[in-house]
Amino acid sequence: MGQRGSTQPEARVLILGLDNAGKSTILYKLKHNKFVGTVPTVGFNVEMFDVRRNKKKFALTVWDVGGQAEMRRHWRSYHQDTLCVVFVVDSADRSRMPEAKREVENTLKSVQLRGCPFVILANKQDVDGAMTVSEIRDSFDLRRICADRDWFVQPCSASTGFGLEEALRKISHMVKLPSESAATVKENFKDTMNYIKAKSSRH
Ligand code: G3D
Ligand code: MG
Repeated sequence: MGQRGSTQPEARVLILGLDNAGKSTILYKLKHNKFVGTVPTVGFNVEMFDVRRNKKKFALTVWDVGGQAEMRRHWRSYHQDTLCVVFVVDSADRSRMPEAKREVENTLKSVQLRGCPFVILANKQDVDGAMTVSEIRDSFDLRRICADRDWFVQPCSASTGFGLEEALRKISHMVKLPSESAATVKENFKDTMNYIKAKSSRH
């Protein structure tokens, strides 16, 4: 059951990233379709988005957790029940890419996030000299570090709104709702039983 007391399923999406990457601006641009001045996030911001997939409605609860160094050790407390991790990068700040890469690697090591879909939002594409999607993909070595999960890199700008709706749409198609996981377990179980039956009837 959802937090709002409805039976509509909910999927938790966690937005991480270094301070100043644009996480809070993205969240408010998506929610209110306008630019909202932000102050460094202490604690977290959370917003809900009603989305639809194959005529089925569900809610994405998007958690934006503060990105300053002293806040990052709290990121782990949000891992449980997260169905998609979004990591926002300031594509124009090349000097902080090694730091961002270290945080991505730490995050993906989390046991609670094993197999969890991963999205990088390559934000601030409106700034001259911003790193491109392929530069970010290669510098984070994403093909290797995301070999065991679904992932993509989305170019975007929270200032103009470019790429944000598309990111939300792709994320809503990517999350595996708990009910679907249960269905998959059932399907796998059925397949295994059929296989065993078929095998034993051959002997
Ligand atoms: P954070 O929540 O990740 O810490 P914020 O980051 O959302 O607070 O944004 C940090 C700064 O980056 C803000 O500027 C914000 O306006 C700016 N910013 C966010 N997204 C973009 C973008 O796509 N393009 C550009 N050019 N700037 C962006 P200030 O000046 O308020 O610190
Ligand atoms: Mg913030």
